[in-house]
Amino acid sequence: MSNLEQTLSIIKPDAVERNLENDIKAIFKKNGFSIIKEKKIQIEKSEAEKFYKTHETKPFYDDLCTYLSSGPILAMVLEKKNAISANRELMGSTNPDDAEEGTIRKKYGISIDKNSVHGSDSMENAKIEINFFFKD
Ligand code: IDP
Ligand code: MG
Repeated sequence: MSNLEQTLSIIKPDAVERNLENDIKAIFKKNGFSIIKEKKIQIEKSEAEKFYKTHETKPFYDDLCTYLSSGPILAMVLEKKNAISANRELMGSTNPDDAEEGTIRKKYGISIDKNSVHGSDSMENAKIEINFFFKD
């Protein structure tokens, strides 16, 4: 299947802290994603800075990196046909206030910074981000 893709998903600290891991994983499975790999970890701020390097010029970069490294996260490799765009759609808009009904961020997101999930935005970034968390 040529368009079977893998994407990186992260359940962010705000959602792990509220014990939403199983609920969110169930949503992925119900929507046809296979969870190929998963790893629960807490990363250093320096690692978050590397992960979010594309945002380094943004005014929210420092807070974003402090936040991602503030508590445990669940990193996952999700697989599905067109997984990258399918996951972006299922996550919903970056700002939960703008997220569509039925999306993860609409259901669980607290604010634009505590929006519960991350998902890769392109094939290129999916490869880089999967490799970031799952090097072997
Ligand atoms: P995405 O997570 O929907 O791909 P990006 O634009 O890549 O959104 O931003 C990465 C993360 O940075 C967002 O998920 C959000 O947590 C945070 N962020 C984005 N824009 C803002 C902002 O304007 N203020 C505060 N945090 C933001
Ligand atoms: Mg992004």
